[in-house]
Amino acid sequence: MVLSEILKNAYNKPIGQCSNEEIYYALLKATNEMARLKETSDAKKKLYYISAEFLIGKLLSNNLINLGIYDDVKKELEENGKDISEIEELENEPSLGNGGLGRLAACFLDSIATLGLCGDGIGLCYHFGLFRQIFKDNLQTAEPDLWMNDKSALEKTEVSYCIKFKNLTVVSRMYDISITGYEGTTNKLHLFDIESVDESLVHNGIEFDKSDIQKNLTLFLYPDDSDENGRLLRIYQQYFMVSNAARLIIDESVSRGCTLYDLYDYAVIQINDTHPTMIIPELIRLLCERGIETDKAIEIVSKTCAYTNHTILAEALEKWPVEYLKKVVPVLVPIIEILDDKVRRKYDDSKLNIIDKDELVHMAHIDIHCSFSVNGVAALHTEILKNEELHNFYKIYPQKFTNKTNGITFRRWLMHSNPQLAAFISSLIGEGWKKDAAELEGLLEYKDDEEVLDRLIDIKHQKKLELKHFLRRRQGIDIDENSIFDIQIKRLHEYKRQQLNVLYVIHRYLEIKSGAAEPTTPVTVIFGAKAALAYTIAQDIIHLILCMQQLIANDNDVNKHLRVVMIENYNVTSAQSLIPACDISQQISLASKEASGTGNMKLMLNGAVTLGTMDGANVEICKLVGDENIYIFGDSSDTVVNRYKEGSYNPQKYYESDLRIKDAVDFITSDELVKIGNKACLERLSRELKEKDWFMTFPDFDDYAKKRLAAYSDYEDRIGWARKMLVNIAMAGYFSSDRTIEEYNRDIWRL
Ligand code: 26V
Repeated sequence: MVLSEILKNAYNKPIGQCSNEEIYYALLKATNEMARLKETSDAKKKLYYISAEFLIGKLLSNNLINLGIYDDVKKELEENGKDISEIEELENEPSLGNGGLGRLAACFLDSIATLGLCGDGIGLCYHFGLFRQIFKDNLQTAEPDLWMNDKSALEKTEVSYCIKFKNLTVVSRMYDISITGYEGTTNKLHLFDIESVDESLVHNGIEFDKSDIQKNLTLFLYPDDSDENGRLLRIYQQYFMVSNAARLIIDESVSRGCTLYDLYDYAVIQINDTHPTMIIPELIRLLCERGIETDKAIEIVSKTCAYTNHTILAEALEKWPVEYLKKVVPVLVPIIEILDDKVRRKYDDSKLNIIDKDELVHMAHIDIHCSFSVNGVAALHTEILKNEELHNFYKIYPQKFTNKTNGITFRRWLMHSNPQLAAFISSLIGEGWKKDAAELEGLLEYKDDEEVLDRLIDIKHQKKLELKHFLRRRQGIDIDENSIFDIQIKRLHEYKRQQLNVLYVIHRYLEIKSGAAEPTTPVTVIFGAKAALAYTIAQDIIHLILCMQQLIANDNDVNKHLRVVMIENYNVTSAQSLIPACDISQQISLASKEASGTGNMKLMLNGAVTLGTMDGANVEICKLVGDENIYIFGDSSDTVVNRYKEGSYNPQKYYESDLRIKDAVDFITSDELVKIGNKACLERLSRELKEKDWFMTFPDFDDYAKKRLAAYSDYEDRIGWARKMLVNIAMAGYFSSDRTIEEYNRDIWRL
């Protein structure tokens, strides 16, 4: 592709005279056309990856990379006085996801297309997606994210269905986004919407009338479900998503010759967590409508569907009241009752029931009974599912359970976000790692090569400088590129324990302030996190972090040694700037609670060293890099699981016996903080920690403080640290999503 020719055809102007907008649109059109040439349709069996979230990030540069023309375009632009990063900035990031679950779906789509597999994503086209986070008075506030203003990424299709709810019928419309694999084929992400959505319904931040389904159905991802209307809206969204998906899958399969009795030879449906679970009863219903007997329909659907579990947190496993389903989609209720009845007849174990004694439908139970595959997302997670959370299911269906450790696409998370490191790696071991990530291990040969280690340090420094400029531009904050970048970026949740991190920050602040600590290299502690709107304690934790940010920034005794920065509206785009710049990757969830984590993999791949618990994929990272290249702390998953079982945890004991914990917790409600913060929020958080500390931060505090300090001290030995970086990069190959997808295909999809 020659850019100058494209621009000449489009605008009859040379590159230098085109505006960045003109170049952006021309490039988008050209890449879409090139992508179309790589579409294939000759496969018999097709994968459908159904998910409430697809956190795909900006598309243009990724497409240029995957089409193999990024370097040429960048060069041609440069030669004509244009900067590709300014053109990238014009693109809005599609706001179609929340965290790891949605980003995983996006990495998977990239790998599926890269491996040339026939598989599309299906989800919803949320007009405002997840909210945009804005900080005001040290509090999180929410605004609609207007990402769709520029609809250029979406292609309107002819596909449209009539979707009937109890009291209302809507007409859907499918929009497509092309997903081009790296030197691979092009697949689609199908996003369903309705035309009657009314964006003007939203006012006062992100408030809207939750009962007006015709107008609000696809406005937001995860609308606030703290009241009944919010929960009903979630069910409307889920049913809308799966009913469209089921119809599309049936239509496409039939057009390829499927009789519906052999649906599983034409389609495999991967259900991403429980949000799309209703596709099971909906497909059964549609098959029955087409003359297939109920039992046969159940058998066909069970052979077509596979389920991935992404969490063991009880509160995150969806349970919908039968009552709600009756209000929204009564047609599914008799089918769910039949499924429940079959289970009750076959097994004498109420834990396996689909509908419980409180008339709640356990969505995960539908998935496990009515699919041929159930998988966890990291080795430890799958073991916990098999031995604890889903043990009774494992006993009856041992053959269904497998582990598929998550992965990330190296195209976006190394080639795109860290081209300097990618080029350096290629100069050492060749380009083969881009297709076969295991080749990164070849880097181990350079473990003692000081020239190589120096270059790694240089690249990290450059990425830190880039992050400094990014933050100055976006938030007007100045950080010191010579400090240690100690980073925790992920959704805000108590189990992820941002509160443990900030307790340590307070402790460190008090130590420096009192002269008890003599810091060497300064530290910049960076957070990025959005908190669910109805999740009060999570909001309080953000508030505490922002208060500490302000307090320390204004304290001249401390701010030369320690800074806290909270990134506003953390998203894929900012992750791409943060991850390459990170020195220490905080992965500090309470052991047993984080299913996998994927940020941990991205950070490792970019040469960050993990400070973490033995949780999720950290366990596998630890095994790969060895004890000397990771900082592990805290209680084991077994200890934690037992402590919960015994109900023996008493935070007060730790609070009273460890002065560091007491001082840090007391500081939350100190005069200094209350002066700049909200007293009620700070008191609530302090009480929560002292009286509950449900995610057990206190028992891990001592070990956490020790290992964190050890990391800071090891950082001083620059070559020693760079060796740890190198080993982390070299061993990250296992976490390529290409490997994960190959495993899904080998064991589950069989495309
Ligand atoms: C959802 C909810 C909703 C209700 C309030 C509490 C709560 C807590 C957690 C969740 C998460 C649901 C599923 C999810 O996003 N899991 C994430 O999936 C990633 C990809 O497999 C994985 O890396 C993360 O560890 C896991 O948390």
